[in-house]
Amino acid sequence: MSDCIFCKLVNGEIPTEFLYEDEHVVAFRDASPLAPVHVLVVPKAHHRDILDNVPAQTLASVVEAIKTVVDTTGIRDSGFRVITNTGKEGGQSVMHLHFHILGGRPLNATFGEEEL
Ligand code: DGP
Repeated sequence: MSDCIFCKLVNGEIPTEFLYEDEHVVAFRDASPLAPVHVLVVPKAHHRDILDNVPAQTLASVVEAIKTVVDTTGIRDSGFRVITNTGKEGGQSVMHLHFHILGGRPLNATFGEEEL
């Protein structure tokens, strides 16, 4: 999609450092980090959200990206959170499927009022 910011990031139109890349996904740091480690895993193909016909191979790559990112950023053992905000009330602002990986500080275990 020509007007999608994440399409531009994944295809190199907007240069950014990838912490992980394979055939299906990339991972890069969030521009507005909410934790010491805040990385986005983003499929290369444009899917609006998790319910938008995402192939199994892409989801397998998402898991591989998460494993690599939590290892290389050192948050695997301390713990981390993976989130995909979906739709207006789910807090999604970029309409290209992405998974937030958050860690490097204690994360509140409650839902609802929390900023994340
Ligand atoms: P969400 O609200 O779940 O749709 O999250 C979108 C995230 O994307 C938000 O945390 C900020 C991040 N973001 C938006 N534009 C850019 C960008 O141009 N570069 C990077 N690295 N992150 C971005």
